[in-house]
Amino acid sequence: MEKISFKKTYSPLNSEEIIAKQKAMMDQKRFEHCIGVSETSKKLARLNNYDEDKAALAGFIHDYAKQIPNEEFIKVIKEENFDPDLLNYNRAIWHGIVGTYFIKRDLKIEDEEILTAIYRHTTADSEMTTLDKIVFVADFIEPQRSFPGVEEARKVAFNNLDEGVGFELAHTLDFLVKNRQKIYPKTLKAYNKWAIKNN
Ligand code: DGI
Ligand code: FE
Ligand code: FE
Repeated sequence: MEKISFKKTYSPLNSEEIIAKQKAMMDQKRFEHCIGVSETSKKLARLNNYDEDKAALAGFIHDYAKQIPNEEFIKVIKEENFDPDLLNYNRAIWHGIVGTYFIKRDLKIEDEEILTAIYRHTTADSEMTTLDKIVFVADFIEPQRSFPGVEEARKVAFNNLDEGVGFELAHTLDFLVKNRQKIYPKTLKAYNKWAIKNN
């Protein structure tokens, strides 16, 4: 694993400070996942003519809030004017959307492009920027992911980022339906936008 650092942090905090704060928020396994997503985001950025250093930072912090307790998410949803419908979902949905609040608060990152990519990293959306797509897909295919189909997902995504998004959404919808989980409306909209063939 490469030693991680960022030239630009989009924050008054420097690279070491961002990394230390993030490390304190999660266990070692989750931290290593974040490094994997960072490296894969960088690779996807290079392939898609996007700023590699910015993608590496967004990928690294995407799960900053992953291990925050439910009560804290609920408090922030209620007090910080998040859509109350979020309360009908769970932490799988909250950690990205509400995670943007904790990233602004703790890491002092205000860059809208980075925050939007974190916001959309679990659910995706019908509108997605290049950075949104990079982080969404990198999360799914980073080197430590090992589900059946991950090799195909990597092949598709490294060949064409939009198709990588579509492949991932089809896989996620399939998983959610098989497990009789509620589909977040934006995930369904994203599926209709990115996963449909011959549209
Ligand atoms: O945070 P990670 O585990 O690295 O990955 P992630 O942020 O993509 O979260 C994946 C989880 O989110 C997985 O358990 C499926 C769940 N998820 C994604 N879309 C939806 C969803 N859960 C529900 N209930 N509804 C969705 O639309
Ligand atoms: Fe996540
Ligand atoms: Fe993740």
